Amino acid sequence: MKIIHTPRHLGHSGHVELNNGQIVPAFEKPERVAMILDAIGARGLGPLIEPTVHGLDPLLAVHDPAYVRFLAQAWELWTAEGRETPALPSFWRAPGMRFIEPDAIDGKLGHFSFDAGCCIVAGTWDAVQAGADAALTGVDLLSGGERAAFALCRPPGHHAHAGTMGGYCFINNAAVAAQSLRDRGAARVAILDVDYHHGNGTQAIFYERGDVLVCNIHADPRQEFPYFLGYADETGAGAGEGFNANFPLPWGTDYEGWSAALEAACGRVNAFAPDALIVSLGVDTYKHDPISQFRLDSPDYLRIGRRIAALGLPTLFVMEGGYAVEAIGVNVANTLEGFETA
Ligand code: SP5
Ligand code: ZN
Repeated sequence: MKIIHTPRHLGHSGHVELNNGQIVPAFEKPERVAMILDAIGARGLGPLIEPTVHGLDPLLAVHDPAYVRFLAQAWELWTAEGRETPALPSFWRAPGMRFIEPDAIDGKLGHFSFDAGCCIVAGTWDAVQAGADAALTGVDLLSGGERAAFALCRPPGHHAHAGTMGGYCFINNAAVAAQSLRDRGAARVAILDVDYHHGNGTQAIFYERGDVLVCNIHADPRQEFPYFLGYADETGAGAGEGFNANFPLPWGTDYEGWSAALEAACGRVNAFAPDALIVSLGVDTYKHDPISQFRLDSPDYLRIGRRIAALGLPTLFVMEGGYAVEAIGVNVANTLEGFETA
């Protein structure tokens, strides 16, 4: 399957995050992509292709204009105050405070974020746009009749809401791709999110819509980030009632427990009979992931790929999380190989 990649992701580097009460280099780092490319090459997967530029309109189809404007201007506004350090949000509102976009960049950073996981540096916005273009190029391939494609997006996207960044995510690449498929004539699109963390942004974007089914398999928000969304009783609202499915699982879940949830999620996808499937592919479910608590092992990803292939749908894989750099390549390549050899 074609793999869509550009070195422009390298602009998003040198950023930091808060972990265990300290500012540390972000776990979401450029080496992740290098390791995935190595494994894909060694496995003979591919070919690699460059994304084509799709502009801002497909991003604005799921994101708020003020938020996209903020992302485009943030680094310029931050550095205009004489700073060259990474821009990291650290002020947020509580319920009862005003929802007004401040003029000051430090206020904007809090207004448009829900954690300190989204650090902005000089090349962040270019990398983010390139990642969205990779997902949209994947949509082009599916629309052109390809059975599958892999958009090697970095930074990831599934935590980003219509107007909010968080969890390393700025633009929700999977949501942008799903909306683009709809706009190109797909009647129904399913999103299967297998990242360790709940895809809160993707859920929120489509929560009141019946044309995009969102299924999430993830660590229980009672125990794990993003903490404030991802419970099993979140089933959609309004026209979207019945079109959101969450499968929260406890810390320590191994492939046996995880694959039971996958089976249930695949049942939901089948029943929905979509025209296309988007897989939010995070491999932070891996047993040695440094920030996660599931116990999947590398061979398990071959089985995941095979099970997804058995859905028999045009499928776009979109890269999300996975922070065990030494194994991320093998785990992603196993998923894609499992899919292709099913
Ligand atoms: C795309 C994606 O996978 N984003 C994940 C963002 C997770 N950020 C918060 C992680 C909190 C981990 N807490 C670790 C505690 C270690 N003792
Ligand atoms: Zn994750």
